[in-house]
Amino acid sequence: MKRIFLTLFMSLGVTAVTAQNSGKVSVTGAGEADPYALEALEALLDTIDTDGIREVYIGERGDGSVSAWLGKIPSAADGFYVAVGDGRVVVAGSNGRGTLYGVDELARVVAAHPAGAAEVFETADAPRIASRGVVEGFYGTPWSHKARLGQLDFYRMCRMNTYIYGPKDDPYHSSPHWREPYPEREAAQIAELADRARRNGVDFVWAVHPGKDIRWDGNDLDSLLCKFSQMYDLGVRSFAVFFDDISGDGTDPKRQAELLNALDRRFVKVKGDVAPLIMCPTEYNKSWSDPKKGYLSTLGRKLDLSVRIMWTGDRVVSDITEDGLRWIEGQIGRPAYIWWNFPVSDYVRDHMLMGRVYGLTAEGTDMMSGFVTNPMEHAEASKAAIYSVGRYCWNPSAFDSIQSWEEALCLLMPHDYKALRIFAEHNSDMGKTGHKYRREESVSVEKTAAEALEAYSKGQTGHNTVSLLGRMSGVFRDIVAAADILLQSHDNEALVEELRPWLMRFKILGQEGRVVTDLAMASCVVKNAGSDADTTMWRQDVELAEKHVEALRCMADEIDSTYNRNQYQPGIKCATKVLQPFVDSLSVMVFEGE
Ligand code: 14T
Repeated sequence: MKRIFLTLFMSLGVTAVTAQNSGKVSVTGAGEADPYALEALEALLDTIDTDGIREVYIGERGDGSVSAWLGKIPSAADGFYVAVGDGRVVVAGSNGRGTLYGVDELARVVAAHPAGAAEVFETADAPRIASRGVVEGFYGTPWSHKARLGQLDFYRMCRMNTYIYGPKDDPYHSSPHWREPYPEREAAQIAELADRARRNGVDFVWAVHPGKDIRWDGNDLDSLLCKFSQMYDLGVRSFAVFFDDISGDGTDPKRQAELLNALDRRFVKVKGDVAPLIMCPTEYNKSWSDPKKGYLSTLGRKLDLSVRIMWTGDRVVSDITEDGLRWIEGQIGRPAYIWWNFPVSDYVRDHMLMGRVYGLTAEGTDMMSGFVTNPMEHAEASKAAIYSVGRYCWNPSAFDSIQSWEEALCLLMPHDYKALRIFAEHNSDMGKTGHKYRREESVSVEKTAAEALEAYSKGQTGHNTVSLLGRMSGVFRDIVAAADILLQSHDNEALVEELRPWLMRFKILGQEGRVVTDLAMASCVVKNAGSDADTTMWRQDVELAEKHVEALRCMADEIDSTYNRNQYQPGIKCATKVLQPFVDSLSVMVFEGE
């Protein structure tokens, strides 16, 4: 049992005073506070020793229960004030979700302190970006129902409040069936997702992608109103309309704006409990927009100001910069709602993108109405980036890219975190693509790899070369270890299943790297003509090694042609930026060079 020992917070310092009161805890505000926050609080009180607590106050700004602490509650939505001390616990949110986050924060602090640790604390916090979350907006196999439920629980922990449902390959989201209601089974699942989202303080946003074959007649508006109503009946209270990746009639900004305004007038305003609409424009990034043609400015002028407009940045896949935010705000007359195309991998499906989140401006958050990340079709692996985006959105100026990456990997695999870190560090770049977006990869070995190759290619066989090669050999040894550990890990079964083919491929890269670097090292030692004993020890059967490498390459090809059979970028690629090229170059030199 965790125990909250209470201390008095004195101006001269913190003095621990164990509370004596062991009466029953009275909860003030139970009738007014957010029901899910209250539920979480009751669950917490059930698991801790409440001896030292006499009273608990919970509620939102405006509730009588927390009026004494009004000045302490942050003004921004989703903010909270939490205090423990003097026999009293206070959880006060700027809104219901803030209260929920406050209870979660209290639970975290309690869990972090071993029983008996003196504890008094007071904290207030609030997010900088109003809408924070994920857009399931990729092409490829949509997430499973089970994965989505798990995501929604995860978002609450990340203090993300938005999940936009828009998988391109759901035929009832896009063409051909966007006009039709979901079949019974899918409808039931959506109802369950909307409910799970609500319990987690997440807005479930249902998006429709009608632009491929929309006819701009009254019938299509009616179809949409009807579909929205059906989704409303399933519990959905937020909606989006996407006009990305279409051509032809659907791209007309005037008609798009008129449709959104009609949906706003005839649905959002009528229902009263539906969130402001979100739309994704056809020109959703700067490189595709032509200000002279006025697509964006037309939208900006015509669209009701309550409608939020999505934007991916200067390109389809790009960093988010202050200048870029200023530019788009100038076009659309409102802050942009950022759709960040990372770690989505639908354009490099043979890659796993597990690297850190960076390239997002720390300033200019008032120029964003929201920020959502578009993930990979691998739900569990995407959590690495999703967690960091959550941290970024909460407080961009305090965001620590490396720290949050490590925290995320730790959360994903508490025991085998080290092995996961090795995999992630070498599987983060997407390689050369039309999007021209690159991510760092293998940074900790980049320099050593380049120097080893250079020294060896120049025929230098001295101590320095051997030491560089020795370091690379160690890197490959650790890769084999990491791959084996992860393949056998029970730390996160869902993650291991998603990564499995990449782990198998990664292990072979490690083995190949080991053979090749060891051979290169041996050839240095032998050439240096050390003592006979040395030479004997280091001499290797080159022929055998060459056959081994050939065998490993066959195994790699087998993996590449067996798994991830999609029609776009089928197969499995690993460590393509530094390590695979290193092995390829070195093996050419070792086997053919001299
Ligand atoms: F709506 C957008 F903001 C957006 O990004 N749309 C798609 C998205 O569904 C996809 O996941 C993402 C990454 O591939 O890019 C957009 O899709 C594209 C982008 C292209 F440049 C599809 C084809 C392209 F040529």
